[in-house]
This record gives sequence, C-alpha cells and structure tokens, in this order.
Amino acid sequence: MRQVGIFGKRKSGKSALMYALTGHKIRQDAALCAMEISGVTKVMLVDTVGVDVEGSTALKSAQTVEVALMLIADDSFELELAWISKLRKSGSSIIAVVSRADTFSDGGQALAAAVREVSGLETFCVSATTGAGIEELDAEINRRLSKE
Ligand SMILES: Nc1nc2c(ncn2[C@@H]2O[C@H](COP(=O)(O)OP(=O)(O)OP(=O)(O)O)[C@@H](O)[C@H]2O)c(=O)[nH]1
Ligand SMILES: [Mg+2]
Repeated sequence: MRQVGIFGKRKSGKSALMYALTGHKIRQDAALCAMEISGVTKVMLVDTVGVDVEGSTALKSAQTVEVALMLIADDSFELELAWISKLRKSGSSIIAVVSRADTFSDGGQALAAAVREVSGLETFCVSATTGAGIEELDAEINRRLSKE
C-alpha cells in the first residue's frame, strides 16, 4: 500500500495529526492508520518515532514513504532541516507542516514563512485540536499522490 509518513520531534503532534487526517475521534496507540484519499486511493499513514529520539527508526520509514510530512512545532528547527535533507535523499515528496498552529498567536504564519524561506518547501499550518488547515493539507497530500 502507498505510504504517507509523519515525521517530527517528540510531542510535535504527529499522532494527533494522523488522527485528524483520518477523521478518527478516538486517540489510540497505533503506528499505522489507513486513510482514503478522495475515496479512491487507499493510503497508509505511518506515524514515526520522534526524530529527536536516539536511534530513531524514522529513517527506516523514510525509505518507504512516497510523501513525507515534516512537522515543526517550535521555532528551533535545525534538526528538522537536517531530516528534510535525509528525506530528500530517500526520494520522498516533502511537505513542511507547522503543527499545533493554535498555540501560536498568529496561527503559525511567521514560523511557516521562515520555514518556507529556509527550506524552499511548501509549508502548511495545521491544528489537530481546532481542525484548522487539515482540509488544505489533505488536499495537498492528495495532489502529491496523484502526481506520482
Ligand atoms: N494545542 C494543541 N495541542 C496539540 C495539538 N496536537 C497535539 N497536541 C498535544 O500535544 C501533545 C503531543 O501530541 P502527540 O500527537 O502525542 O505528539 P507526538 O508527536 O505523536 O508525540 P510522541 O509520539 O510522543 O513523539 C499532546 O498533549 C497533544 O494533546 C494541536 O494541534 N494543538
Ligand atoms: Mg505519537
């Protein structure tokens, strides 16, 4: 099955985003979740171990995902930039995501602009809590998958 990976530091909101994208209301501990994109393509969403965890298996996941969501939840994102390089090398189509956007007074816009500038990636602001930006991100994932 085609895979979309969710990468980010510990507590960056990876699991919450996975459930928001699948519309699941109940949080459960699962590493994989099936998501139907436009009701046609079955896609596997892959939750990963924090990229700031020593010996993280996230790199292994990076080898098999077609689309990678790189979450950024605060304004120190050097580690995330390093992971973006790794994800590029593995051939994934990368989308930068400012997660927990409701915790920023501007909805994460300033951070997103900085990420966009430094990485050159398309960057979305999302909140799993309020649902802000989830539909837009879903549409972009769909667009990337239909390109391949
Ligand atoms: N305000 C706010 N809190 C969030 C959001 N998403 C997640 N959280 C909270 O942030 C914390 C971490 O969320 P998780 O989804 O567990 O993060 P994670 O990246 O999966 O964490 P690990 O699996 O431990 O690495 C939890 O307390 C969530 O309730 C969000 O969009 N807004
Ligand atoms: Mg998690």
